[in-house]
Amino acid sequence: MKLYYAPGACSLSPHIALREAGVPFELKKVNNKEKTIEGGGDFWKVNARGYVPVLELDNGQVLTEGPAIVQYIADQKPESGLAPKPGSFERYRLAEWLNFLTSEIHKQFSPLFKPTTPEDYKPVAKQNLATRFDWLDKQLEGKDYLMGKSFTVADGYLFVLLTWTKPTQIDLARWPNLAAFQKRVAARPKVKEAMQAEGLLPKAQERAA
Ligand SMILES: N[C@@H](CCC(=O)N[C@@H](CS)C(=O)NCC(=O)O)C(=O)O
Repeated sequence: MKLYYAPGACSLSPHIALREAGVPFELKKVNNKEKTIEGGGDFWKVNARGYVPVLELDNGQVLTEGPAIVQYIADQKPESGLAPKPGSFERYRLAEWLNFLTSEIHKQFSPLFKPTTPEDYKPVAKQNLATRFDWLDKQLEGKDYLMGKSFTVADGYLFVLLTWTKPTQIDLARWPNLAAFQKRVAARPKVKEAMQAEGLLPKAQERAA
């Protein structure tokens, strides 16, 4: 499998899922501004919508849309527990979380990153996010992860979205359960590996300096 990604973008969510599942994959880095692929290639030809993530399967099939991709990855290794069994009620809970994250959180962040967004819309988007974070923080009260004790692909997705609070200057300290969740997920070895591979963590030498 090949994962087309841009460092720190929402493609980090399937990247984490691939590592947590322990399935072999190759990373293809996309320049999201130029729509080019590292090593050569036109990203528009991979995804005509021009966005990551894209998962290219060994049989040539191409899967897009983060929530679909992470479920596909989880189902390659059911024993990983990254998603409840297909058909179970819990699986619909996972779908509920993924849909909430994509429509209510992810897409509220998007205008904050777009250079064309009018400055006076940004506080509106931030307020929308704050309202959702107020609710989300309560959901995480007394829980390690969104679905309870075990980490699922929804947690990887939420973690990535929370990393975006830094560049958008949203102070997570206001939501202690979200802040604790972010730390908990950041400490997972496979999450660290994914972040390291995307160049999002300082290298060992720089850390020591
Ligand atoms: N609906 C898509 C949205 C993906 C998306 O927003 N990708 C962003 C990065 S987080 C992107 O590549 N944007 C570049 C662009 O739209 O030009 C999904 O859920 O996978």
